[in-house]
Amino acid sequence: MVEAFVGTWNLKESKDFDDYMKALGVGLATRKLGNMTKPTTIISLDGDKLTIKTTSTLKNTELSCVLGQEFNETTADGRNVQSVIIFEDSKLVHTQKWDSKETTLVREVNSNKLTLTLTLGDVVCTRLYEKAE
Ligand code: DKA
Repeated sequence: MVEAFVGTWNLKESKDFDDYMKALGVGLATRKLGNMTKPTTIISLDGDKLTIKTTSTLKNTELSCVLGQEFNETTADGRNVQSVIIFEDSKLVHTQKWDSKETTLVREVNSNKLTLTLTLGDVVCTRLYEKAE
């Protein structure tokens, strides 16, 4: 159920995020900040509208969409991408396309933990979020 994703999630652990940012083409200064920040992600659902807000000392982002419908998004690193989010196998699968490139952001919830897996080519980054009390 998509409802399992609703809540406030705080980053606790991150693996290979620097490699992922490098693969995106993010510059050194922004990568340093990106590696240091611990974002909070707030996921909400209003009817069929899903909203994902991410706040951090580096950048705040917000997207709203209907599952399965394409939308335009500006990412934290400034890419203008065409996105779609689907709910598949109990996961929220977010695909971003730009400049003939593609990345996926897959979110999976297990109890009070949310795992975000970021994939771009052969680079895979995992970020573990925990639900706020
Ligand atoms: C997250 O929500 C990471 C989402 C990836 C953002 C793209 C890279 C941003 C670089 C500052 O935990």
